[in-house]
Amino acid sequence: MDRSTLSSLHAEHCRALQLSCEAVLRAQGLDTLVLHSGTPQKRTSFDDQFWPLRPSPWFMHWLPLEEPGCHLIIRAGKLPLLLRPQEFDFWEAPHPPASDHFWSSFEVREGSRAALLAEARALSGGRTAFVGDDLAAAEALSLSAAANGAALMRALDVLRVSKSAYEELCLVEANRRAAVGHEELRALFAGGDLPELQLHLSFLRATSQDDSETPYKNIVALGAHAATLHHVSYEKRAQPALSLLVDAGASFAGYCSDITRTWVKGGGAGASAFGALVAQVEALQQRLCGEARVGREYESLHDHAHELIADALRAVGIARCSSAELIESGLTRAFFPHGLGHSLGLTCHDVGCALKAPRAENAWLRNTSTIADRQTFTIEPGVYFIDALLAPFRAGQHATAIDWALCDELTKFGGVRIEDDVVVGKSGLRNLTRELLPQGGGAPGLR
Ligand SMILES: [Mn+2]
Repeated sequence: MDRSTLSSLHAEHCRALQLSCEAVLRAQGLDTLVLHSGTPQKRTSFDDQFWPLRPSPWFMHWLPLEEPGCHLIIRAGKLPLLLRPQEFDFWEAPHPPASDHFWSSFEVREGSRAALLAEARALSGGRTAFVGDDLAAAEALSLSAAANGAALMRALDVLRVSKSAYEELCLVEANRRAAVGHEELRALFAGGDLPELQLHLSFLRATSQDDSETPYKNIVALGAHAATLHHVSYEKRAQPALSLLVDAGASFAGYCSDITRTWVKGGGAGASAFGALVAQVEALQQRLCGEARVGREYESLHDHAHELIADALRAVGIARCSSAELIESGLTRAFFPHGLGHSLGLTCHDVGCALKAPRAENAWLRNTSTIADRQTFTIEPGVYFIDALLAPFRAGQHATAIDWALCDELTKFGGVRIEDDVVVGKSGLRNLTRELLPQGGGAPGLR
């Protein structure tokens, strides 16, 4: 990655963010915003171990610094001031930043924790708000009552929806890193039968990530395990399986990628029917990507996904009834129970695209926005064989609508999900994932 491009785009990002934040401050009747980086959280109250720090995304929106106890002070007309404690600690040391492209956009003050706290306190007089998850840090500045106010948080969340060119570049790099891991697992699955744990560790190795650094816990599901949407309790022994679902990402400068691929191998009627289903989901996922454009309601795209999934169930021979009946009966929701996608950015399920609730039947949909320029989100349709969701349809009026023998056969394959990360532009959509991983699923050896 070209450091000078990253650096100039970051400077531009910060200048624009400064102006947006100043507008938020004016609207909220504030003079000063204090963004706290965070404090490591205790793993359990019964021990003295802590989770690795995940800095607050409102802090990371400005800079990718993973250090606890920092204050970033935002005021109108002034360069953001970073108060960065420097204290000798022989127990812990924070991660150094992955890159040094961002420093020139800040006035940086380093010193003892006590000295910087006194400075932060002096700057927090008047109309000041605090944003961060460490309320003791807010209390130390006498800002408990002005911490994380709902209207302010909503306004700041909205600033994170439209990504700057700098953020897009970070998301591209996060996709590039994850793509290396997906390629590795595709090849390993094609070449043999490895346990899920080993595949998970291979993804970490290929992407140079520790488990705690991944944007979310890798989902690595062989065979029937893919019917658990977030399968993270990896089997440690090798088990012959004909399908693999990998939902795993990487991060760069705090920005996340979130990618799912589904592979199928082997002969036989089951593998060939599941392969046909994967091909259908791949085709409809690509069609949905093509239909995401500025002005469209994301929820209508999710509704359209149900229509396309109904058609796919019929094409593969799983369903015998009409597509309309599959949707009206709730059968497509039993096969595809989650939302089509979610906003993506500094958090894997990013904020600002779900300001209103979805319709009741779309309970799990995390994006209800009208698609707008520079939004970044995932498109991730899936079809699963989840016994508990399908059981109510086995008897009763829809009993003959489904080929239950075929469903039972496909239960061994768990399910298919194909997920890409996209950035919407006025002139069209950029699929960040497909630029690096052209194939969404199918036979792992086809390259
Ligand atoms: Mn996702």
